Amino acid sequence: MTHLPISADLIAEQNDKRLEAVEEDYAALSRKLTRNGINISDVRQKVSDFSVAVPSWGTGRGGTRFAKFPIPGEPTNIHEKLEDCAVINQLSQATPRVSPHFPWDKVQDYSALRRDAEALGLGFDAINSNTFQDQPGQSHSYANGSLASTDAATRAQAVAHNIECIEIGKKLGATDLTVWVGDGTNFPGQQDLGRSLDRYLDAAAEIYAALPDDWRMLLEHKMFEPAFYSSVISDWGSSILAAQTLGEKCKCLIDLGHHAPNVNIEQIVARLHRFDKLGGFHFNDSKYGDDDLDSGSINPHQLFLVFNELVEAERNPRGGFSPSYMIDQSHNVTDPIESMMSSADAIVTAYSKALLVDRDALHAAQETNDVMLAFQTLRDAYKTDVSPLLAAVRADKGGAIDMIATYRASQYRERKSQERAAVGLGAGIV
Ligand code: PSV
Ligand code: MN
Repeated sequence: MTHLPISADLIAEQNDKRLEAVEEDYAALSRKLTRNGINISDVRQKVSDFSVAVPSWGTGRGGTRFAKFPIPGEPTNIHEKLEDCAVINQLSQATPRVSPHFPWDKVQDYSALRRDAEALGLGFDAINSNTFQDQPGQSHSYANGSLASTDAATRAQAVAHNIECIEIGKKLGATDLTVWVGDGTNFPGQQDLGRSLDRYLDAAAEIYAALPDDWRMLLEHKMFEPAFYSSVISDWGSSILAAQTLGEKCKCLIDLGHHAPNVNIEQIVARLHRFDKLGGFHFNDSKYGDDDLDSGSINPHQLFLVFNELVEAERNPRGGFSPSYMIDQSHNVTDPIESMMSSADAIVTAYSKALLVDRDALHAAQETNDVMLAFQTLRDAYKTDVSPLLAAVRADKGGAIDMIATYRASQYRERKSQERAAVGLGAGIV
């Protein structure tokens, strides 16, 4: 029995006002695609089947190193976070899974948490461990690293936490463990760059050994922050070498914001897939060195090019292709529910446009080195307005044609601000 937070009648009433316009635009899009030899129903099915997970920690107002500005009605525990995730999924119909982060989302009874999620129409995605912060009562500090720490007891504690995450994940029905560590250095000479990787690999191997057969370990690289001179898993090169060293069940996870500026991320996607090491994504956007802006807000074309490679990979799966897609952003100045609905829309838009690429024409142009035709083939798909298709898919599945307007009309946040405890002011990154 599901108990969804937004009234189905309100969604229907909001959709009624917009349905005629969507149908008109959808018919025009369908005619355009037919002229290009594309059957809109095939694309519609794929778009309808597509989903991306949302991060439990993204439901609260994030912060920067300088400040955090909470809003009334923010969630303060995993149950409230799940409720907000259910709103995002109910209106977007594209985010049916939540990716939890431990120890932030710790509870006593994980079976009850799983039932709570199910009642809200949600499941759990990759489990994220956290050895980048110290927790109250912890025996050893991560101040000098976790899996790569020079201190054996600290490494053992970080390994034990990751194994505990696997145990929790089993109870929640997850099958992926995402490992991102903040380990690295701030000064040249601070650590031996080779030996710190050795320690990381040995500790990561202990976690890998505890993975159930049907689980994957996803290594997330990040060039800098919190370590500003070197990170132990800084780039996709370190990531794929570590994943190859650890074994078959270990894959690489690309967080779109974790690269040097202007890096060709779509090429990294193709490379990792070529070696059967593409495990997942954290979607967000970035302008400078930040990794937490809303997906598609800065460079939607890059997002499209990433999906272009993902669609190629889907058609040519090599050793198997089942990447775990997740949003990972920090919402410092918006209502997180609105940001995640808008981001889910940007991600599904990029995927839909990539589905429209005339692959035969593209491959033929590539083989004959017709540079302009190859480029124009991508351009044609990118220029297509797929919004009527996405709106129709959402409406079909019980979601909202206009997600933000419907959310605002529901007054969900206002209601929660009456019911929920206030969040204290504070600094801190999520
Ligand atoms: C690190 O910047 C990161 O991208 C990792 O995925 C963390 O788990 C997440 O952000 C939350 O801090
Ligand atoms: Mn991330």
